Amino acid sequence: TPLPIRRALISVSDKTGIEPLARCLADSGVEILSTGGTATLLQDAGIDVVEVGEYTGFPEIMAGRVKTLHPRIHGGLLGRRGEDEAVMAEQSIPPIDLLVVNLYAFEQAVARPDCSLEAAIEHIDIGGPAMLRAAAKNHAGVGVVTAPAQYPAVIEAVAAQGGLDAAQRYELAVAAFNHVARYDAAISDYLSARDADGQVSAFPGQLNRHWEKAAELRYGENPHQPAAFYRDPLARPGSFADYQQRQGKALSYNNLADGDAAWACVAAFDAPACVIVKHANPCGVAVAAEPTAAYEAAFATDPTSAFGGIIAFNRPLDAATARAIVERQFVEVILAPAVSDEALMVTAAKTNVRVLEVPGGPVAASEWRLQPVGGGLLVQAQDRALTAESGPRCVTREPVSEALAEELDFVWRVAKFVKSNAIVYGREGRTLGIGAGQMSRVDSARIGVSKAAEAGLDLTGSVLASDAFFPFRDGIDQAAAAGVRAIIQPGGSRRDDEVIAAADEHGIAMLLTGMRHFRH
Ligand code: 93A
Repeated sequence: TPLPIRRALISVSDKTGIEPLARCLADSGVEILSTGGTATLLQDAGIDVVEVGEYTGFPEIMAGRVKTLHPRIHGGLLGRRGEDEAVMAEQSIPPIDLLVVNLYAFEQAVARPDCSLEAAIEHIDIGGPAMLRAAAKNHAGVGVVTAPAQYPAVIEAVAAQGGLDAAQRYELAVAAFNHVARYDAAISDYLSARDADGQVSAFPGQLNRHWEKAAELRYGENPHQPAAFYRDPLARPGSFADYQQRQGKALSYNNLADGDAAWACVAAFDAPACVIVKHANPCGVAVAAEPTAAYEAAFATDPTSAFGGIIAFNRPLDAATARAIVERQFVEVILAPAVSDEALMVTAAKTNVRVLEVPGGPVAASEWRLQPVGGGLLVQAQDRALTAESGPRCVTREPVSEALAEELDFVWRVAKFVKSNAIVYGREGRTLGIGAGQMSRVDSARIGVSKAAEAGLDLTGSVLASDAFFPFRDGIDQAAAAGVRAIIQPGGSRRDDEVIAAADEHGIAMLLTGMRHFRH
């Protein structure tokens, strides 16, 4: 049975939707208490409210730092119903049965690049969390509302049954503790990443980042592993986690993991690009004048592996490209910054195909890359840079023309997103053979060659990227035998001289980037 609401306290920073909620309460005969800005807004809307200062007999002081921190408020929220009535009557503390609070917008404030440490500190809400904790602790007798999205259900419950039932109060209390936990985590992360002068260190003394469950998944990497997807509430717009599903079956764990890999890779290109991913590795990448041509070239790299792949674009998906895909292959997921209605009409013929739109993307992942290890978490900056600041440097007798440098830049970008050891063969903005995830570099080089042969692609005149240096000359000899004419790699091996000599022997041009791109 729902508990009747006699008195409600409303104090909100985000004032969205507060007026209809307050009006519904007022119409049901609830006495409304409210703080400065909220009280003014409600009074201007013609709703009767009692100012908290008037209610406690103690004015708001210190520019609002102390407004609700009073026993008449906290006693009203915390008093045990059916137990504390005597002391409440003695101290003249009426019960407060409903609390509507959302906190000072700390996260938004610190997201602004010019936010000073002092400004951030002024956004730390004290009274709000205290009331939320009090009401949530006492959910046996009190309802606690923390988000505009909850208002409609509250309005409905008040209108239909005069109050909230126990299950609703419990659910709202959990949401309130989550609201406070996320808030405190944001403050703690912000402050522990800075010193007293506001100087930022890259990695805070502790990591509290609050993740929000975005989806229950059918299972994890394998059917016997339960799984869910959590979202970083501070993710940059256009990040993979912002995806909106336009059609298709529910996304699986592997769809999400591979979709993220494809999204990160396609974000590395400015020209229209297509990336096809299988088991977290690109199996075909191409840039072209328009998306259809990019898709066709990416597919041609390895049609066998592309079967059941994840296909990402950095341009809107049009009908022609959608048709080229669904007529040619079985595809699990198609990802693009936008999907035209015509394209959706094409994909609708294959109802299982998941079509995802990520507005504002592609944007590379958040600033950190996290990897759990037994009992801990490895945290590193994302691998954003491409080459050493001085840029790639030609070390061979054979020079590198501007056109060739562009071809090398393409395979180098792809290699960053291939699991180590990574070897990528390509030509004119398309991959021809990819060797991924081998324990020995020369094996990856060999696999790339046999992949190209399998797909009927000729490596004569191709270019090659290696994510890390060649430890021996054998990789260069093999590249020469395959027909490679130019190589891009970090350099830095003890045997660089031997490796460069081998390139000179074969008439191969070579750029050293001075930067390695392992990816595990
Ligand atoms: O400065 S506070 O920490 N001191 C308080 O006593 C207090 N009570 C409520 N901030 C306090 N609040 C917060 O004020 C609420 O959490 C809410 O975010 C905000 C609403 O203020 P107003 O109604 O003046 O816009």
